[in-house]
Amino acid sequence: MDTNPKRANAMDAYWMPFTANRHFKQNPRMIAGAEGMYYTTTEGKKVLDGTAGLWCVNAGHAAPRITEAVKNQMTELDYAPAFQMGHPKAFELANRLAELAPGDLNHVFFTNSGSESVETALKIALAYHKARGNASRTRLIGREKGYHGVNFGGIAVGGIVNNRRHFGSLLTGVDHLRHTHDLERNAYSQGEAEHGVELAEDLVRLIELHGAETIAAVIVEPMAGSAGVILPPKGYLKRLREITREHGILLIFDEVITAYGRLGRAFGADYYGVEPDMITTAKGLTNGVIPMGAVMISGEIHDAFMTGPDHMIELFHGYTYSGNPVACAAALAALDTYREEELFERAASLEGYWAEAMFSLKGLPHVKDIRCAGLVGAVELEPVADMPTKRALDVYLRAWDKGAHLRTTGDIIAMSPPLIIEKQEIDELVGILAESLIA
Ligand code: PXG
Repeated sequence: MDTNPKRANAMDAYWMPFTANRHFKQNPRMIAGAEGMYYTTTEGKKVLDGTAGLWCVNAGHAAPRITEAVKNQMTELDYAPAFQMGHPKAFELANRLAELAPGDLNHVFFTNSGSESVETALKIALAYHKARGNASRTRLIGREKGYHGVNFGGIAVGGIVNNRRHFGSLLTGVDHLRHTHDLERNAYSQGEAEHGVELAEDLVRLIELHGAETIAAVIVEPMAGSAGVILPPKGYLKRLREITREHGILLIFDEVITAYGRLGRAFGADYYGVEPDMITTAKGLTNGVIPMGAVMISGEIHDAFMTGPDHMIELFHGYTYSGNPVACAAALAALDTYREEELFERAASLEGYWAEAMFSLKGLPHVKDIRCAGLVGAVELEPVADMPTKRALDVYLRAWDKGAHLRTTGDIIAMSPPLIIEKQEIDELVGILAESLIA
């Protein structure tokens, strides 16, 4: 490893995110280019992208309309102040998203990432109750194994232990539902998990413990991605919706992974047929090319803020880059691409083929569960004794050598290819995974 920081290609200066830095820098995997379904490494090797980047490049790499829109926007309007100032594309994008979002989620707040979308939704939930005179509703409820980004609100409501345990006492007034991962009862479920609807009653337990009048919101991923593709039990999300509605608690779906076609519908809310009060998104919004997030908010929540004198700011929240013009141009072009290439429908039509390919891995060494939804698939492996994560990491590295990029989380392999994937590329991807599981 070259550690001299004075040399441009030295590797020491860059402290890489969520990376085993020392291991990576001894065996770097460097990407030089990407197009469609494939990366090209700095050594000129082609690698099939089995994960749409980090679950974000839904239209495939270098989608021409998006590239063009970004180039044009850079010369037309590079930046406009986000506060007390507007530009047409931000309004156009908000309208497009409001149209796409389910039910009356008709208002959009722009952020720059999934983590910021989560912080925004949690803050809006608290401020909404305060605006309505329910200032005692300050408690936030997440779920074990939930991933809601890496900022303080998100790790407080999140339930991935390593993302929390190193960072002090986080937010106060947070509690967690039990997770729904249950291999004993649900291994190899197809579609939603068969068992576990009763876990939604955990919310009733927390309401009885804390009092509904102290709870502002519940935030869950409709399908938990980062924890290793944990499918909601049948009827679970509907029951959470009923309980939250009954008790005046807001329901937030964190759809940073599931929005924009990943499950074959615009949103996970559509896929599972449950309508929350807010939806947090990012990733596929711009196809990953420019950082951007968006929170979809119900008319009822929005309108609760629109009181008081007109000249007063209604919500004391926002980012320098909220609705950045180049990000808006990228997002509009991404939405055009999704629509014109019918990528959400495409994902839906491939769901069965994808699941069949994934389930063909049943019976291979160390495989103990397979889970699929839309164009997401995961294989859970038996860990190596006393060496958690090693089994999946070894499979991942073998697959990389064979020309496919996968993701691992714990001893789970997760895949989420771009929605442009062809059937023979599904065969190639799952074939490489099969070979990598065997040796
Ligand atoms: N919420 C959810 C549900 C997410 O999946 C975030 C929030 C945070 O988004 P940002 O844009 O701040 O990273 C995420 C991000 C993986 C993986 O492979 C998942 C994410 C990010 C990187 C890797 O599991 N999810």
